[in-house]
Amino acid sequence: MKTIFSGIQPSGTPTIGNYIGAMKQFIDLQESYTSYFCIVDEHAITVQQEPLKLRQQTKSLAALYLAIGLNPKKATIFIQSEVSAHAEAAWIVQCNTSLGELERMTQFKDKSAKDNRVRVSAGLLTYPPLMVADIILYQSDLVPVGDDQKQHLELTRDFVSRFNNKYGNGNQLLTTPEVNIPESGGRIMSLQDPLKKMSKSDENKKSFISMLDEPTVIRKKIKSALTDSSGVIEYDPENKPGISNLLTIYASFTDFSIPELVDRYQNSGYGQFKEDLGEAVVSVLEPIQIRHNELIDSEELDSILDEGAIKARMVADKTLLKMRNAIGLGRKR
Ligand code: AQP
Repeated sequence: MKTIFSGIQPSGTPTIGNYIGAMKQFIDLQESYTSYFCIVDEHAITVQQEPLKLRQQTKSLAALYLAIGLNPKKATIFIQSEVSAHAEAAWIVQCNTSLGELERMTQFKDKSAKDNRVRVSAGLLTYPPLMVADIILYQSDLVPVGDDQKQHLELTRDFVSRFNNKYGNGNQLLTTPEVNIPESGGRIMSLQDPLKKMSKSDENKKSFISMLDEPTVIRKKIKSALTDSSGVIEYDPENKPGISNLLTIYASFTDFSIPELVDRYQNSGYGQFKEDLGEAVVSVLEPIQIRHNELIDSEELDSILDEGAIKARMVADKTLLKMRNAIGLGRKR
């Protein structure tokens, strides 16, 4: 069976962007892959986090993984910082990655541009090698992510090829992963600025729908989403980015395709469309929220995470040892 790995940062509550772009794909994929789903808390600390809030968000994200339908009998669900091989392998990756490669990463350029240079952590620059480590430790064949992670996946593939060539003596020490981006919904846009990606850490809370937003808040945020003045429902991301984004969200939360939705709302205005979209989103998120709330402080959640960490460590440590041996660290084991 082939292997998948993916992770979400507990840098806030996941948005419907994280759900559509990544989490929703996990549910079907766990049926046909050996699956590792991680809460990447070490990635989250590349920007400042409050310790108590970070810990709470980490547990909440784990509860959300289960609430959307991930099955711990099929998938390994664990917290990144509880498997120390990630940080150790990331160091090896950093030492085999050039500064130039990291400085070219658009996510680094975007996130570092938002802050004063003295406050930008070195970890923000070396975030991609940690992500490379996450992926290679499980010898992952496929990585389901949103569109914004494409460049980091390219970096991973380049690293694997370089590492295998340099240290493999003809063997494929590490597996080259493929990226899996959904055909539609790989980049959900902000509700307030549809030219910008929806992000869980956006300061403007009206720009995203969090997976734990109350139904009234969800309906309100959709109602106030920025569209245009034409009132015509068409899918045209270039000229009508706001309504096109809402169409993508609608199609992702229902069984309707975008053309079916365009047809269905041909004679309606944005008001009716937004009202129905609000109901569609609420009807998916409400049961997830109920299950999340049952799990968040449960022993069940802790024991799933304990077991996940044990299973993940066994696989990750094996790959790490292979890497250490290949590059000559320590004594050969
Ligand atoms: N807007 C989006 N549309 C589709 N997919 C998205 N993803 C993120 N935003 C969108 C995908 O969600 C997964 C988890 O992302 P992450 O938490 O690792 O970090 P991120 O990509 O930086 O996501 P955010 O929401 O923008 O977080 P912050 O605000 O903390 O930086 C990834 O697969 C990502 O592609």
